[in-house]
Amino acid sequence: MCLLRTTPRPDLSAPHAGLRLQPAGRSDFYAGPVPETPEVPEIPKIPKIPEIDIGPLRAPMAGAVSGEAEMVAAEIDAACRRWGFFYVVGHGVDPALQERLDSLAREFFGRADEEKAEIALARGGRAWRGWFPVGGELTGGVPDNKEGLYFGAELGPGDPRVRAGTPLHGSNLFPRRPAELEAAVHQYMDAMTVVGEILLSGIALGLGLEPSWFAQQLTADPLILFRIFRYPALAGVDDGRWSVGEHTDYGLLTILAQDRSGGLQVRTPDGDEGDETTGAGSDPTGESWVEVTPRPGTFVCNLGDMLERLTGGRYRSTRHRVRNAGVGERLSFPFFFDPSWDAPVERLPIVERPSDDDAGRRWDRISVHGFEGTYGDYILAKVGKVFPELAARTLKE
Ligand SMILES: O=C(O)CCC(=O)C(=O)O
Repeated sequence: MCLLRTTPRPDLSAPHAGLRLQPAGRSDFYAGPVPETPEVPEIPKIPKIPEIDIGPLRAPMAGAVSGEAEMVAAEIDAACRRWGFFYVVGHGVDPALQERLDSLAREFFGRADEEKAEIALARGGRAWRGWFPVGGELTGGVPDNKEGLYFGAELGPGDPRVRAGTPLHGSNLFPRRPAELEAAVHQYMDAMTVVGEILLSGIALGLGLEPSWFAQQLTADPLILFRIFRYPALAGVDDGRWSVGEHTDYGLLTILAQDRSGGLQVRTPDGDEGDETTGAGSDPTGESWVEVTPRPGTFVCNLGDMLERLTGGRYRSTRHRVRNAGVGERLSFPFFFDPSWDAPVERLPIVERPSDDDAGRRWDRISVHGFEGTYGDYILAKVGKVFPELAARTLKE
């Protein structure tokens, strides 16, 4: 049964087709205490962000695509059009690994700043790996109320991209204590890379492409970035501060694990299809902020700018922000699965309508559709703004 291929499939062997090949390259995840949440500004609690079981996409798809996989792809397509956000279940990631990572991360963040600074981001050089203190990272020019650890694919000094000084590529910095964090981060990144590949196969199918389309054309050598964030409580007082200000993510997919504190909010279209968002928290733009409530055993997947760019706006890179209004700390684990550094990102040939000019509604007022270049160009221009001083010191040629 083919539910989805209403758009003509591009001939991916033709030279003009699609993106060019790049030249190079929980069941219970709730380890921490459950904070009580005092009075916070009203955000509608909407339980309808889709939850998608990607189990059927995990079966090998070398031959025929199963009807079940096609149906999952249709669900993903609908979620990407409407929300740009969805919960993922059936992902196959071991809950014990997640719990281990969570408790090791809490142990690390509990150490004194002087000790954490032994692996300060500045020591990671152009690779941008290591720890930054609360307030160290900016969103939209404003310091976030969070501290964090930056990791990425582990590349030794002999790797050609490291030798060439390619930004965001290199070795990770791991703390002396807890020493077990290193192995847990490596195992987690491996497991999440598989989840990213599975999700992209479903997204490809939903777009009417071969399941291997992204792997062949855009993510043969994906840019893998992984972060662990700790958000101190904002203690329930609405003083206008955000744990992370409004933004979109840069690449293809963010696959996020979060503890049970809550606080992630997503900007949603209001009232379309006359359903659950109608009237709740809407504003003159016709949109609403809704809470992405933590759900045991799930990841939250959201789309980045490159999927909006590829699909001419059929899929949205959804604005989101975080406010830890509880009385306890919040931990989150965003894993970013992005195009290869050298891959030019262009609109897919299957997109028939002109791309939207999205600059007016974007948090940064810069249209993704106007972007021409490689993914490396795109992300470099963005990350330079979140750590401006570090960028000035480490990313200058
Ligand atoms: O901590 C979260 O829930 C979201 C983090 C986030 O927005 C990001 O890393 O882009």
